[in-house]
Amino acid sequence: MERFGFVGLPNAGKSSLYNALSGGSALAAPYAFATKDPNVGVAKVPDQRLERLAAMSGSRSVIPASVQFVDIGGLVEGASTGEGLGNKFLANIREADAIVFVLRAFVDDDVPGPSDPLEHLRIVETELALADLETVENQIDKRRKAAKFDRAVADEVAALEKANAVLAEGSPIYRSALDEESRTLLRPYFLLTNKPVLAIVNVAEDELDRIEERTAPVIAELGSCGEVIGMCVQLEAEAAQLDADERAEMLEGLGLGEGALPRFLHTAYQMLGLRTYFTTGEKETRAWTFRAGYRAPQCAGVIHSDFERGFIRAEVIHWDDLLEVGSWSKARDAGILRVEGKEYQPVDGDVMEFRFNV
Ligand SMILES: Nc1nc2c(ncn2[C@@H]2O[C@H](COP(=O)(O)OP(=O)(O)OP(=O)(O)O)[C@@H](O)[C@H]2O)c(=O)[nH]1
Ligand SMILES: [Mg+2]
Repeated sequence: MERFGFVGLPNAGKSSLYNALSGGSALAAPYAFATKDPNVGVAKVPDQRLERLAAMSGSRSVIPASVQFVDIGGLVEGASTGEGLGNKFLANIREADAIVFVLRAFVDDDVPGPSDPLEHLRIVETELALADLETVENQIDKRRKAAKFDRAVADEVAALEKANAVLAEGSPIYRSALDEESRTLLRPYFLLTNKPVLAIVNVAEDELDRIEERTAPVIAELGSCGEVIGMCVQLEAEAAQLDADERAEMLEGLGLGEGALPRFLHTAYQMLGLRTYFTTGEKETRAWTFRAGYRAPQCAGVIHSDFERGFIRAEVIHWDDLLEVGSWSKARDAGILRVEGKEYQPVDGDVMEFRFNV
């Protein structure tokens, strides 16, 4: 399951965003450090293809893909030296697949804190870079020693040295010129600034018509280094508490389209290169998430590692072709199920059945 860790200053709207995306009811309150222990929640990934395949197969259960959100406490300037809640709590998002910056752009006299999203960005990036610097400094000498006995570690040490130089300037790795190879070598260290970034610019409810304008400076600042979404987190959180009909009515009335979750997921899936394949039958129809570039055995491994180890072949058909012919057995009879081997790279929307042997 893909995991998204939220970071931002106190009162930026992290817990409100968590509620907006997960439909949860985390405490969101107008004082700093309302969140102490992390909120961890899951959202189902809406997908109409899944429903249609399930209807075709008469499936007893329908299982969407899901994503996880982790909402942690607020980070303040000086957190690396113990200000506010300090920075140890960042460990809760160390293993996230992407980091979500919640940057406040709303003004509300009842909610203390700055409302310039670029100021939020600067502080959050500096504090994450300092947290990463600490991690790198803790590891670098140990790895240097190990490199003396194992030449293979030398490249890793070189990557740590490069990262050290970037972080020591207070710069996050994701925005640095650090090469892709070094960034890959650094992955086992779970550096927070070595992950993809999606920034949410939290715009006031009375500025819905100015979302683009409020978001533009952050887009300009991050360039191609991160994705940016502008939204009024407060309204999205309120909508998420309603039942489906009322929610749709509220979102439509405000011109907010399908709401925060589909927008977030659309961007996140693109950013991370996430793809979906399906399995379908009378028992269940299910969506599975894989990464662009995976071959068939790796996709099978998303279901179970045995499927990957013992992979023999996959029967494959694109979801809309399957719907058109009406059932798996008809597709087989018609000869339109393809048999694919280990080298096949599945595409988004494939329906697959795996043959394996362990
Ligand atoms: N007016 C307005 N208030 C908002 C908006 N988003 C969040 N708030 C309010 O701001 C306050 C702080 O929001 P939270 O979601 O608790 O912020 P947080 O980032 O989780 O804060 P900490 O847990 O303290 O770090 C709450 O009272 C929210 O209702 C918004 O878009 N507009
Ligand atoms: Mg909070």
